[in-house]
Amino acid sequence: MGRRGKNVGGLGRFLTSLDDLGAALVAKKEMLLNSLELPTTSAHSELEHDKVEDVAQPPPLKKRRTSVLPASDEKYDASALVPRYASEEDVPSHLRKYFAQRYRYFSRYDEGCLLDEEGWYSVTPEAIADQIAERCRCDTVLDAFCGVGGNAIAFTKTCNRVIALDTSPVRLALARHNAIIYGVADRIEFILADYLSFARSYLSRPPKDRGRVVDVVFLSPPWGGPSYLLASPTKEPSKNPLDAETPSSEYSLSNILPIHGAELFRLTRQITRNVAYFLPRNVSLQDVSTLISPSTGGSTGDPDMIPTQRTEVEASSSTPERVEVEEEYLGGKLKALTCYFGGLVQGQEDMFEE
Ligand code: MGP
Repeated sequence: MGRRGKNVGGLGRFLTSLDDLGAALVAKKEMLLNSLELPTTSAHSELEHDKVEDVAQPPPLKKRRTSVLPASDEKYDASALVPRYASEEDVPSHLRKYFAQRYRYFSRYDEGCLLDEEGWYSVTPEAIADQIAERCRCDTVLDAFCGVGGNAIAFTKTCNRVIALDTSPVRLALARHNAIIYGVADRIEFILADYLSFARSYLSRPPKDRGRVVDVVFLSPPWGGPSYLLASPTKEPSKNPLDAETPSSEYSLSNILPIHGAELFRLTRQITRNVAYFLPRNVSLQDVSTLISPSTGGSTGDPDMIPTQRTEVEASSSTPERVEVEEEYLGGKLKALTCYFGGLVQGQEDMFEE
């Protein structure tokens, strides 16, 4: 484990010890002069003095760069804010399974990427973030809970403007730090803000005063911690061994933070119909389908409809509005779902500009 603060401390010690070395050499020179009882007037003495003087002068120190970021962005180096793990022994036991997947999260991890505790367990793996970014290709995307920046970095590959919000100054700093490592920080507008306040304030202004049109909102909110798979045990665990991959309990959108996931969606849909919602793999698809039902302010349809398949959920046969559910696998294992709404749904592209 190596906090950057500690490394800086290490450098401090290094410089101090060089100073000490210089002092020691000067002291040694004096000892030499004393113990040798050199004649003080001879050329020999001069020579001896010069020699010692040569040794006593440490070479001029070049300012050593310690940042993992390019010199122009050193001021954004967030290394002092969180521990930087280089090997497994350094990692607290509860984070080890995430550390083992570090290159999945950031393929450039070894170049200095940083994650805080929440980042370790909630960052979107890079391959999945790239896939989501491809689906969200647009002019301006808003990443409402950017965390340590995995999705925001991916969005720079497919969107002209990326607005990245987070309530945590530390996580926002980590996101910028990571984006600099990927060479894309100048493409992201980092905003320290609570998404709910941001959204309400944005919506309170008349459209012509909103400054910019947000084409797509990406929602990847906190799911309530790493124990989300146990969040709302509504079903008996399956006895079928083939179901080992299937979570035994459904996740209710009511567990989303900071507000009920349906409320969060409803607020967001007032900004744009084009929403990508990153959700647990055990999320209740019934909850997802009701997001576009009339009772929740979405399309008209039957709120009691129970979806029968995970790939596509229709709110109603009488309406064109559909939500598309993408299952995201890594290494053959289902990691999460992204639910696409509005013009992000294949076959519903005409809704994009509405
Ligand atoms: P996981 O199941 O907790 O971890 O999360 P792991 O080790 O990939 O799965 P395991 O079954 O092999 O143990 C899977 C993925 O869900 C993570 O990589 C994150 O991308 C995402 N994720 C997890 N959590 C707890 C959150 C969260 O709170 N919010 C968001 N937005 N994503 C999360």
